[in-house]
Amino acid sequence: MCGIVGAVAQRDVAEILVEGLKRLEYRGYDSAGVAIVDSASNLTRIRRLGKVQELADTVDSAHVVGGTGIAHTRWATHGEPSEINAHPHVSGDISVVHNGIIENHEQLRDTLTERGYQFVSQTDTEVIAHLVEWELRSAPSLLVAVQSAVKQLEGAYGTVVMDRNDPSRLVVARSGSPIVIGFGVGENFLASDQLALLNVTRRFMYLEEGDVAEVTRRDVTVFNSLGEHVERKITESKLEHDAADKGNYRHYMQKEVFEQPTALINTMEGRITADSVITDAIGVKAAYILAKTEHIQIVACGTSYNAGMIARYWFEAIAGISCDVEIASEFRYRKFVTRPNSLLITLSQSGETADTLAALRLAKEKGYMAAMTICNVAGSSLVRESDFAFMTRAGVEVGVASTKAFTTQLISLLMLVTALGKERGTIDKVREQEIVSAMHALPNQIEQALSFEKEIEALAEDFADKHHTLFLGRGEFYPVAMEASLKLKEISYIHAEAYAAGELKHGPLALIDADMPVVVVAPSNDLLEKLKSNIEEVRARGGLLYVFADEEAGFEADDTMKIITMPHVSDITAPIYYTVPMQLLSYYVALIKGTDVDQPRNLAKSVTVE
Ligand code: HGA
Repeated sequence: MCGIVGAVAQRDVAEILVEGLKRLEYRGYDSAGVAIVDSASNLTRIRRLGKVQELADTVDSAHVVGGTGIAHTRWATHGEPSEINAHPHVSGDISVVHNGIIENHEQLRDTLTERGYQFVSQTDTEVIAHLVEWELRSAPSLLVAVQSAVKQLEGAYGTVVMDRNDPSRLVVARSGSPIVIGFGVGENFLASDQLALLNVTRRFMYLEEGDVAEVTRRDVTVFNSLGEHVERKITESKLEHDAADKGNYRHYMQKEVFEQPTALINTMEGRITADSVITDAIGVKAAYILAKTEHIQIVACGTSYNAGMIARYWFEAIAGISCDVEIASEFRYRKFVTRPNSLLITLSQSGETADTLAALRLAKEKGYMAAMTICNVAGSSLVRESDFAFMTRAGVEVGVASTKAFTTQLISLLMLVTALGKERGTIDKVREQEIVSAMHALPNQIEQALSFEKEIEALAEDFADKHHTLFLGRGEFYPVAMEASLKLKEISYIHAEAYAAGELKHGPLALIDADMPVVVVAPSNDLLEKLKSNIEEVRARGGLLYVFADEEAGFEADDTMKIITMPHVSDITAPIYYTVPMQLLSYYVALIKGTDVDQPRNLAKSVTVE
């Protein structure tokens, strides 16, 4: 979380920095700021509470000049969102932006206060500014001052430091939060994500853990954590810089929901034939690793965790391999037992999710056989640090509530399950054909599911004035219900819970009344009769039901039950298919409530802090 942009150029950089921040707003949007130095060492710092647009308007009318600058969009961890707490933070001639958490900030604050520094903000970041200012008093250069300062920091940071007395350079350090350097012609840039810089360059270099780099207009010099001069690879980005446009859609989320058929096609392209999954397409080392795999451990957060929960049913039922799924923030702090020949799979849209990354690093220490990631961002930390990566090709996802990243994770997991099942001999040719033909049919079926938009919009009216909602499902539709409830609470702020329908009688039935809509995901499958009994339990207690089913499920609407009847699809891909009407439901409830759909309160897209 938090977005950083920096530039060292001859031209004025205010516009570039602010444009970069707009593209990084997915990382946090409670406040934003810039600090820019001109060639005569005049510093202009502007900070604003609220969205980047607030800052953009002020910077625009202030006509800020200067070719060296740093900028930041914040998602507060320490200190409320306010102008005082917004970055850049300043100490003497030093300005600093920071992404991450300095865990020993209280101790450092005490030490620095004793040295005479006055703290004006409540942030942990301010200690970095004072610490560098202190070190620079005795260091021969800004670079050395930053190298000494970061040695004293505990926690996570991506940080950029600027000295108004030397506008020819920026010094940047990375430990736990991503930093990418962008190479221009006679000018250089840096950011937390290449997306911020695509309108100025396509040549990028990612810093590695512990790196400190000095960036001038002409050179980028990188040092590792031991202070040794190192070279890092420069790559050419293929990302489209206008991929993040909303087009004719009202919100990014709506656009991204409707992009799902294409995103699924792109994710499957070259990885399946007419009737089989190409194991080599999973990864160069995949066949070798999958052949040895005896257990799957999935680790993820939020929506990705829900994708993992669905995949667990597939791994066990389709590929016959045991699978555990755990929330990364729990896994990383738990004393767990590593099963022999376990494959760790991390799931993350951004590839920078701090807890998931920490879990990956821990798993490597704890003897996992191999680590794979399923991720949407090439070059991200999870991709670089895993043994092999399987990229979801969802395209840039801007809406904070994840939609196409989730469904492309699911199709990727299904391809993996199939490859693994083949390797283990639990999936024969006929079964493989059945699975692959369900995959091929899915994009069109999702198009059909999207055509229920109007019906779902009408249904959403019933939810907008409610305070609580319950989602029910059984089997792999239980995590579909979990994802539906997460989506609703994220963007409409309505309290929503998901239950495995069989669990109702063990507690949640007590909640049922006419004020709590109960949404049921009820395709015709082996568990339908069981689910129908659970539906009756709700009905008998005066609950209002909203059932998403297919023609074959045989539901009939009445005063207590509204039905959305969708075409029947294969059991295998049905969890992906039924996710779509759930996404539309939460979207339309949020729209009616008038919430900020793409940037819901208190959240951020890429969760790079613990
Ligand atoms: N801890 C700093 C930066 C927060 C951050 O990286 N959020 O994602 C602050 O609270 O300002």
